[in-house]
Amino acid sequence: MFNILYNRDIGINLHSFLLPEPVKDVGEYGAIPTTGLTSGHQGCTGCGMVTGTNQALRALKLMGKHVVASIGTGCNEVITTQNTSCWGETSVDHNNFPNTGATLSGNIAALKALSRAGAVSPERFVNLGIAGDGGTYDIGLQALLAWIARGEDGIYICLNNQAYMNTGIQGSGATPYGANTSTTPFGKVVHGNQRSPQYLPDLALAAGASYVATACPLHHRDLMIKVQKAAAIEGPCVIELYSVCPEGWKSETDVFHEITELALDSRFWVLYEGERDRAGNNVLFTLNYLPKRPVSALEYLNLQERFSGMRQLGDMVEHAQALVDARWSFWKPVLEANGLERKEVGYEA
Ligand SMILES: Cc1ncc(C[n+]2csc(CCOP(=O)(O)OP(=O)(O)O)c2C)c(N)n1
Ligand code: SF4
Ligand SMILES: [Mg+2]
Repeated sequence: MFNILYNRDIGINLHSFLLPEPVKDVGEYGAIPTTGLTSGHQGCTGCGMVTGTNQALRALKLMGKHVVASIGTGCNEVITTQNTSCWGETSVDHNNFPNTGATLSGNIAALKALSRAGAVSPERFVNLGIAGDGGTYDIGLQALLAWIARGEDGIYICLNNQAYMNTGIQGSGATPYGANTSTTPFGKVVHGNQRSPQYLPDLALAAGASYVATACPLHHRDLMIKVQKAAAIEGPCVIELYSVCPEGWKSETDVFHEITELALDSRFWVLYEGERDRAGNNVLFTLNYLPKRPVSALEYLNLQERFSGMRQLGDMVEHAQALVDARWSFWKPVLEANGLERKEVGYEA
């Protein structure tokens, strides 16, 4: 489908071969009082997606872009629009659950028409779609893949909290193996979610995305740089944000930081980017974070009670570890090129 190329350098990456200049490090903007979301949201204490959305929006505003945002139904939409709008001067449309990809196209068409009429300059705008994993992996997938196939300019952000949280924790295509949700309950015969999760960057690249990336609010600089790259790169760009959800994950509300670190160090969540070179039919992959210490699957599962059942079953924990290891093996050429050897879990120089 495409040739895989690897960036030898591991880490946060300001450069893209698709852009003439590196993007500006967010620290270089200085202490500009630019907020992303405004105050008044109704998210639960410890909710990751509020922070992620705030950082993404702030990154775009720092670039001087006016954001036109299409928000898919889900927690993010509900908690930022019900009492008061937290979107400030951002132009917002709340679309239906399945169609964030389609409304992205509608907004692009409107911007084109306004630009032809001389009412706006298109380079000042960024077209943003933002939806949950249910609205992305499941009911919104057709609209998203069709938007990617049309090759239009814009950014699609998936706030991945790994289930349909706003309607009572139903399992989605992004739900981890073994997780207890209301549609994949942990019982005596069937032990939680029996499927392995799908991966949005894989789906988006297969459909033809120009740029894909994964990010997390804990590494806000990396997240904001990726959003700024996506705004500058031509064509459809897709970013997925790890979104801690204490309500659905049955975790304490004050371990946002610890859970994310464990996710990264256990490699349950891998920070990376893929950039498409259409002429050469290549995708260049960059690994942005190397685990600091070896963390087993079991250690990651420990802080979240949605995994309390599977933690008691050794074969399920082993299977979860095998899924993580299999996905991580994709990065073998980069690790070898950097002289990093595989230990039992994690990698060390
Ligand atoms: C067509 C349609 N079906 C069902 C719903 C009900 N609904 C609203 S939000 C939601 C779940 C959203 O899940 P996700 O996209 O993962 O976002 P989260 O709430 O987890 O952030 C559902 C099923 C709807 N609004 N429209
Ligand atoms: S249910 Fe989860 S995603 Fe929704 S507001 Fe609460 S913590 Fe955030
Ligand atoms: Mg969700």
